[in-house]
Amino acid sequence: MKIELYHYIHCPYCIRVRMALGYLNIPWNSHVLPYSDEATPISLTGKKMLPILKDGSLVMNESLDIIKHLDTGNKLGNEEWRDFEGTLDQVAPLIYNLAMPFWVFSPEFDPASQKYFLKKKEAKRGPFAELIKKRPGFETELRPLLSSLEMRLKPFWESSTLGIRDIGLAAQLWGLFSVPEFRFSEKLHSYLMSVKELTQFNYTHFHWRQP
Ligand SMILES: N[C@@H](CCC(=O)N[C@@H](CS)C(=O)NCC(=O)O)C(=O)O
Repeated sequence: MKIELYHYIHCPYCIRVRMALGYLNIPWNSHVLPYSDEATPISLTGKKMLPILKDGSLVMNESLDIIKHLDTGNKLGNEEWRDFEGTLDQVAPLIYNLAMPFWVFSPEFDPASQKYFLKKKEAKRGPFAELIKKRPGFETELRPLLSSLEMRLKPFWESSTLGIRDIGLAAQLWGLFSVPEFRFSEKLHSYLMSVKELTQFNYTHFHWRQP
């Protein structure tokens, strides 16, 4: 039976799972949910949180648990994650502040989902119009953090081969591709392109299907 993945296009946790599925060459069916759809995720797992994986009768939340379940041969070195969430947490809020105002107007969001996302995220981060105004400051803060992450790439995270931490990092950094004129350093850009190739990842694939 084919794996079913319920996901949002922009969501870094969902991107982790898409990248892992591609890296592991596992065929899967895509269900991109509108952000305002509460009923579908709640009927599957009891909470409105994606990604959700359905594998036969097994239904799972939590990107890392999902990847461990899929990676039966531990090709991604899943135990190496350890406290990597802490490393990502240094850059994640800045990436969200920069990317969210653009994600919400991407083709993924229908009007109801835009309204839902804006209400939820503006309550936490403040008006998106303000985030846009503060963009130069967020970028200035982000640059040295990206440089320090970059120093750990050899060419993958502390390794010559791709692992679970690369999936986490690339999925988080991917959000910056939605920010107009944002430029990665040459090293980070080529790192992201290598991860993209190895994981057969195509961010916009589900945006551009013909109706
Ligand atoms: N720890 C979870 C986090 C997943 C998560 O936070 N998903 C967000 C999207 S990025 C979500 O579903 N949010 C729904 C909402 O806030 O309405 C994982 O690793 O899968």
